[in-house]
Amino acid sequence: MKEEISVVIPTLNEEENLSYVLNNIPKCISEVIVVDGYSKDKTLEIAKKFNTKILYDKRGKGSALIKGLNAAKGDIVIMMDADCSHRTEELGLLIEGIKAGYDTCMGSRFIQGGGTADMPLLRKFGNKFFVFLVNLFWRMNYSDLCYGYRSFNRNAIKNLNLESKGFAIETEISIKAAKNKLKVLEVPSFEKKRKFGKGKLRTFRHGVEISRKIINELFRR
Ligand SMILES: Nc1nc2c(ncn2[C@@H]2O[C@H](COP(=O)(O)OP(=O)(O)OP(=O)(O)O)[C@@H](O)[C@H]2O)c(=O)[nH]1
Ligand SMILES: [Mg+2]
Repeated sequence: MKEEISVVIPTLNEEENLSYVLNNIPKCISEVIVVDGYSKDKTLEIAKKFNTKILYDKRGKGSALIKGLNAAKGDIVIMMDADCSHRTEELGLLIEGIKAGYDTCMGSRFIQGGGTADMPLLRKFGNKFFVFLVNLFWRMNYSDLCYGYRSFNRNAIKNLNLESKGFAIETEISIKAAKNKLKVLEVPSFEKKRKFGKGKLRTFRHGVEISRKIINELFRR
């Protein structure tokens, strides 16, 4: 049986980047869903030009991703950014991981073969600290956490009951994958610098958001 594959891309003012990403999506992808946070630039025009399915969400990156992941029709569902940080050449790794029987496949910048050109030192420390906490509390062996290049077996998504509206979404996925005993595979990924524009991640604000998510999940069943 040939699996259908969906790619979900959250966008907020990515007019300069999006066409590069969409141009490089391989033919084997059956559905591309752009979930836009009401961009004020030409992001939507570009998304329409490429015939993507367009959804709207004004509550944040996490909320947009949840909407896209739930709407995706593919057997395999991939989430990726619109800022050209994620290499489309690596899609095959994320796809094959699910085909091999894993529920979710997570790109990691910190295993052999991975790397990053888009992460200041402070964020590296923050990420390492959060990885340490999640591994300690949920007995996992993650090497990365706050990274949004991931794939799922669609059936595994429903059980996660995701709810993060903002930048804690990846942390929530990793914790809930552990809680639900999903079969998780990490694959190496190299994060490139965003091609144009400014990132929306704010180190301190979103660091606090991620800390709160970890604490909340710790005190939940
Ligand atoms: N729909 C929607 N998408 C968003 C929102 N914030 C960010 N995004 C998108 O989510 C993806 C990741 O956002 P970035 O701003 O690149 O965040 P990041 O990669 O963690 O941070 P940088 O390293 O600074 O780029 C991009 O495709 C953004 O356009 C939002 O509020 N709503
Ligand atoms: Mg980025």
